[in-house]
Amino acid sequence: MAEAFPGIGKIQYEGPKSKNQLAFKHYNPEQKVAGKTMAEHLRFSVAYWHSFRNGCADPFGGPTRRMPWDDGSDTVKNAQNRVKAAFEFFEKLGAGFYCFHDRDVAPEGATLAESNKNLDEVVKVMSDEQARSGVKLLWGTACLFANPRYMHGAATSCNADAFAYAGAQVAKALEATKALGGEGYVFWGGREGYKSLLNTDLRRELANMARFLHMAVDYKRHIGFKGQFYIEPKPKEPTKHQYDFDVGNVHGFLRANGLIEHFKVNVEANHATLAGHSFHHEVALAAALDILGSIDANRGDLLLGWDTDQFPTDLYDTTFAMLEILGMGGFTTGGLNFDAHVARESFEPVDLFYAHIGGMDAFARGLKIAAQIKKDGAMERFIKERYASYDTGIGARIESGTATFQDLSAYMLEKGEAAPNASGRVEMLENMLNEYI
Ligand code: XUL
Ligand code: CO
Repeated sequence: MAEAFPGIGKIQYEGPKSKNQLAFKHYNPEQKVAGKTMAEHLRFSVAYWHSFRNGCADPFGGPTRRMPWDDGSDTVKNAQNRVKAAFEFFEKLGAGFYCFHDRDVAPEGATLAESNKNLDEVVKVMSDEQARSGVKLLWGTACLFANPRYMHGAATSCNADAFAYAGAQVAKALEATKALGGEGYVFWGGREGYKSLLNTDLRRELANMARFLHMAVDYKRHIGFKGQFYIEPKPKEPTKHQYDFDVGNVHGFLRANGLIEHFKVNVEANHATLAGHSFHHEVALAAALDILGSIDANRGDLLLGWDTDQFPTDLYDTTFAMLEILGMGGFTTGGLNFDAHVARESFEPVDLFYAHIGGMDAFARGLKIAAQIKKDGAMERFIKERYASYDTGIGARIESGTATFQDLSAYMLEKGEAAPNASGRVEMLENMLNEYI
């Protein structure tokens, strides 16, 4: 196959002074930051669906993207060629990982058996390309939302056959992910929710969703897949209400259904803002609940109410995320997956490079800034001191679980009034943060 991206070589680190838009200004894969290389910290991944399947059509117009390596046919041969173009891109970009849905990489056949066979044939090429390039699979997933059979949902469909098909599809996608040495597997319940409560048995759908995930856990054990399972929260779109609304909701669902030890979350920036949270909130909450697994790195638009999946460029966002990731000791199986697409008007192949380079540099800067903030320690010290009243006396008794309401009453009746509060110093902390950025 001819080169898919002729004239573009391996993207190099040229440093902050470089004016070359096809070079990294901050992401220097081998450079050590806080004890590890940037590549080890950041674990960048390319999303196959956006970068190689999304032509950037919108509800008002067709696809615009030029993808000369793709002949537009829905054949296995074209799918295999596309894999080669994708790996050329991963290598030239210097991303160590990629992610895919089963139906992104191989065409859906007329029957499940045919679809499985198509997938096997494409997975063979993916496996060869991984071995040749050293690029690894961050996570795999199954598309349980595009085919009309999933119009009512998959695990939460009112049609038991849709549930059964989804189970069979996930089983196959898990096998493919295992065969490719995937480090994880994502469940994003695109249509696991409802449009109208007038036709929905909420209790039954939630119970079926839990059953489905238990079956997945059993099958994972059955085939000996060792990767990490993730749930990716999103509050809505395409449904009016999605059950995996946000991190807090997913955590409660996992605990209530005996699934907590089997799953972590894959937090997506744009999904956080759709849920009415900041990206920082979702990442921080997942870290605090010990379920932060991986990140879908992108950005929404403050003025638009849908999943715009733009490439991340906001240094506050990347700094906050990296502070939490460093705080939990770094990723284990997870990484930063660019679940983002180029703008509809950025239709040339080279735009895919500009988009990813920008996202990688934004996170590299976030990493360097976060590492400096942690090294100086002043901001963390402030938080620690803010809670110092719990380190001794009545506070220590509260936190150790030995104080009762009777104790608190006796303590406060004796003391008469609470100790004076100290300032929260919000603006001072905001100013300190800006000094680092
Ligand atoms: C959809 C979304 C998905 C998941 C994988 O909003 O983020 O692409 O990341 O199914
Ligand atoms: Co995503």
